Amino acid sequence: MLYHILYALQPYVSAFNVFRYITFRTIYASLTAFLICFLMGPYMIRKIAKLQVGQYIREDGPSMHHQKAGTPTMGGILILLSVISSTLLWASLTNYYIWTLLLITASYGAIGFVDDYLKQIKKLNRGLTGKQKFSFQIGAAFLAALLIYMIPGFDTRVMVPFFKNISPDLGWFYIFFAAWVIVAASNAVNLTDGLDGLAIGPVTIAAATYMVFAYLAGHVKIADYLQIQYVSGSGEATVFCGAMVGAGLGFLWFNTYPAQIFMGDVGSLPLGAALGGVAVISKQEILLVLVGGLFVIEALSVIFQVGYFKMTHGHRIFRMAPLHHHFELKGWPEPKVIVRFWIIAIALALLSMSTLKLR
Ligand code: 57M
Repeated sequence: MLYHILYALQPYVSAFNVFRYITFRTIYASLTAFLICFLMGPYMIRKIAKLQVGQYIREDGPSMHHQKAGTPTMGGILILLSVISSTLLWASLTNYYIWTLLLITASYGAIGFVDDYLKQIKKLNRGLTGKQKFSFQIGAAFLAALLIYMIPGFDTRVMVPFFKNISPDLGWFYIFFAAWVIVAASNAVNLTDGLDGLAIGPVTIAAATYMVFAYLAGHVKIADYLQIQYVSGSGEATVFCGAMVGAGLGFLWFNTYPAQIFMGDVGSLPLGAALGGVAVISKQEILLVLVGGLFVIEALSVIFQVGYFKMTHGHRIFRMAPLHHHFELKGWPEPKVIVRFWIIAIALALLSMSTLKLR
């Protein structure tokens, strides 16, 4: 919004020329989102505690988690408010990708809110059924993927990291591929959100990485130089990623160990889906496997654990899945698991950036 109001005044106030720059608006989108989270956090924690929206801890979880019972949850509401309001304030509101990302964020936030509401407020332990949740996720992702596919000139080729000459054109099938990226990213982040700050840290790292990718993809000269796909207008997604980074750091202030608040599904589902959405828009879909490699590892640990458990009628690969619980049960203190997983997330983000040159 500020872009439209203040840049229009540029002929009268030359300093407002700065609002045309995506880099400037990304920095202030990030700072705005951080401040909203940082300033509203204590109020949010008090409000949720007063409403007794306390986390229910399942019996079969790691024993050290039982002390977490009652921790205020659904803090993701604050994250969404920060990301959406900061994006509306600093991004160009005539940009199609911005509205698609806001649609993804709001729709997945609504799915997570209903699930949390049923679980935490209505005390219906399971919340939405797996089928209900999955159906809503696929529906929202398919709509977003269709909107992106319908953008005139949107490139349906898929870049393969490290192989610049391999980029298969999926045509209309790209809609299903893009929807799958969004759904998979959402669920992988959801599974990872099982220790204090364990999800929000890597989400912030991944958002910072895609902040760069979106900027490069939207810059015709740099995209040409790097020989990556140029996506006209995708540069605005940089502002959205900046808001995610700021909101992530602001929420981490309160979610860091020992957490004063959990984000809930209302936070984990939209954050993962938004990362999937930015990966699609910046045409770095497959690279999300590397950028979000920690989420992939956590999801695969569950898939292998459940598969092996069923195949062997009760035997386990890990002490418990997802992987973070395995290390907890090995005796690693929670902060050690969290920070080591952050280190892996940072290393994977750096490796993914290197693919821009290793091609
Ligand atoms: C998402 N939710 C956390 C919190 C957070 C198939 C199976 C692997 C599914 C999986 C599952 O239920 N995942 C749901 C993970 C939960 O966190 C809440 O959920 C929101 C995110 N969606 O915002 O509101 C618990 O995680 C802890 N937590 C923190 N700090 C945080 O900042 O300590 C969360 C955020 C919270 C809190 O204890 O209650 C979760 O873990 O459920 N199920 C599991 O992950 C379970 N694993 C399991 O069943 N493994 C079996 C299967 C695979 C065969 C096995 O390995 O044998 C574990 N989770 C729980 N209990 N709660 C273990 C059992």
